[in-house]
Amino acid sequence: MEKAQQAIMGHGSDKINDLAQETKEMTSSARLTTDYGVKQTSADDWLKVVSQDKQGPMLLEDPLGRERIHRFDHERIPERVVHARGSGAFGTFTLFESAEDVTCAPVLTDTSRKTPIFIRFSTVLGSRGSADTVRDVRGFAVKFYTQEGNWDIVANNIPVFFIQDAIKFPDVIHAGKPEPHNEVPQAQTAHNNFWDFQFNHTEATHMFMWAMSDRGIPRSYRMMQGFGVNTFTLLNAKGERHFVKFVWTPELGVHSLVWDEALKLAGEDPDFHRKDLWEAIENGVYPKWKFGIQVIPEADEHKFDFDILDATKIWPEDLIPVRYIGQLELNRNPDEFFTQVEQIAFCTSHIVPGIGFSNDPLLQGRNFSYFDTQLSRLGVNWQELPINRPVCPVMNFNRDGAMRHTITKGTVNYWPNRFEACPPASEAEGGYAEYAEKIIGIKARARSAKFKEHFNQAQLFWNSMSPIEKNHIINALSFELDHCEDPVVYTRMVKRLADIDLGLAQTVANMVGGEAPTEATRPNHGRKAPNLSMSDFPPAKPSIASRRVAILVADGYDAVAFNAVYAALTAALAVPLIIGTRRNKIIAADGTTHITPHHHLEGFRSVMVDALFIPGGEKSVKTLSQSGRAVHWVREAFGHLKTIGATGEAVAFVEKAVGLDGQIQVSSGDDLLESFGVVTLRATKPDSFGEFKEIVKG
Ligand code: HDD
Repeated sequence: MEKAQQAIMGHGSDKINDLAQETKEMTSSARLTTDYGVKQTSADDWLKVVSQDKQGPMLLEDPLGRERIHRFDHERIPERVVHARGSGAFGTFTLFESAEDVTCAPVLTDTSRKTPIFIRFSTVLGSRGSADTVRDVRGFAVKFYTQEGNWDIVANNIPVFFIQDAIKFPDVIHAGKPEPHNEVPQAQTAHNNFWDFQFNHTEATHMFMWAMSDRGIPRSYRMMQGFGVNTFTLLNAKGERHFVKFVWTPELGVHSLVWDEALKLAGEDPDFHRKDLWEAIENGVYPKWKFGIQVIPEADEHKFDFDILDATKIWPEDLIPVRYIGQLELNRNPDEFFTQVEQIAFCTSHIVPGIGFSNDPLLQGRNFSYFDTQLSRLGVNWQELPINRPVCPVMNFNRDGAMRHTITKGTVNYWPNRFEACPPASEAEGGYAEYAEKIIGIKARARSAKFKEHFNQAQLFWNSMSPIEKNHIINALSFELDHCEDPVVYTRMVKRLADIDLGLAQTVANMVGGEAPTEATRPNHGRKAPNLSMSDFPPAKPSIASRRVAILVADGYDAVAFNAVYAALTAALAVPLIIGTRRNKIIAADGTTHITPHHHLEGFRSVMVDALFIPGGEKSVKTLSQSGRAVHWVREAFGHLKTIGATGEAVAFVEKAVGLDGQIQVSSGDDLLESFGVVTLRATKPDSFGEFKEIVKG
């Protein structure tokens, strides 16, 4: 039995058991048939008229030939209109603390339960085949297969959104997607239309600051926070209602790539995030997130200087702390991408008793949109697809439509009926109870007063960034606006930045062109909030597990150092990758020991790993130091502030490659290099790699 499957046996596996009914395995004992079940004697030749020396015509009669082509012609379904590029996995939601004071939803009150989940991660703007590491918001959609029905939180890795009202969604997406005349650029916000939209919608200011921050280029799906963004409600057994936002935080801490890595990875390994998730789960290093709620009693709705139903605003954690009550864990890779990751379909409208909507105007529109888009993507019976069907009973009078599977017995298909078949459930039986909200107002195309303030939280976010994060935002804006050729776009955007911070506006103006503002358009209020900076989220338990470490070798490498590091990394569940001058055997200095590398220097690049180690060995190091590619490996890793370890002769090679030759006190006093995360040892002692591991963990 697979490792991952074993791990979830006995808990949270209801969905896996459910899917097992539909799962078939390809084995050598199975025989090739048509879709209608008839065994076939050939899979290679269309039925045709042949004679010994002459190829005759193909026969239309051949059912196998026609079936194969017909089926192939229709393999594609429409890609998602947004969030087309993604990947996902199965897992478990575990509740540690009951939230029964605020909700009666058993998934949030019954701590003995393990709820099966599926999570799909995605980028927003790119097509299905686009690269993983582009600058974009990441989707983080969670489906909870609860005993009371499916509950979907269709979340992102950024807590706010570009727009306040769902009617603007087609505009923001059209503006971000490739431009209509030439379908350029793919999976990029760095173009005129995107930034034209941002200028024309002051409400987008807060969100574009998040998108330009390091959150827009995550290191891994496993190292991102998740935010439900919209305001939902919780209803408890006493009938009291609270407003709620859902948030989850990764155990591994929140980390990003640097921009140069992201750009290179998009070409060198476009599936970087997809593979990272797959590899970690296969290796049994299951990603985990603390699951939390931010709760505001109904009576406090109007106590804040922002509207709590406005999706362009966070609920600052110093005002409304997160209460972490559970854990999301991913522990099983899908068996088949199309039927599971592509066909999974989420709806914000899918909620269970004890959870409700709010009047957030973005959420209300989303509740319409998701169901609608599944109709065109998957057809009317999309909820019958194995990955989408609930683990609890489903019975109702919805019928027919393309590809209906369920066979419902009985002579009536309406309610009420003379047999009283399938009556609605009472609340005591678990029927969904609507909260009797009193609503008074006038009918108008308008937003309430507090929705009109758009800059306070953009400033709050900027003020809360560390100096490095601020620098990265400046660089990101400078890159993006540099790709806008229309001066109207970049000069206006530079002015907009003065609504946030004068220094920011001036620095970006200097880079991208346009008149540098001399005065802030509005004073910076100077306030900060906790947990906006990524530096507020170090790993809960620093670990080297699942980190990729490249070990560079050539003939003549020091086998003692190599073996010590390889063994230490493997024992710590890290992923050591041997990178040789070739993929054929590499012979050690002793002339007999050898290893077969996973990759060669040209086939793999430093951006694909977290750290680098180079064992000594005179001949090996000489070969590496004469290889431009090997030198580039070291320089690039150093430039991306990756941990580099070296022993013996390799110490001098690293020093020279990174340009710090002669400036380093060797032995235990390698202070200068250590401050860059470089660990070197002149003499190899197999037990001295602890420090290297410690630095990689960070
Ligand atoms: Fe959306 C997909 C997240 C606003 C309409 N959205 C989609 C997915 C995520 C989000 C993660 C991918 C789901 C998957 O993996 O299958 N969307 C958000 C968040 C939003 C948001 C966090 C702001 C709070 N979305 C939003 C609005 C609308 C939509 C305002 C329309 C009114 N979103 C869609 C959609 C998609 C979608 C067109 C495309 C594919 C799908 O739904 O299933 O209906």
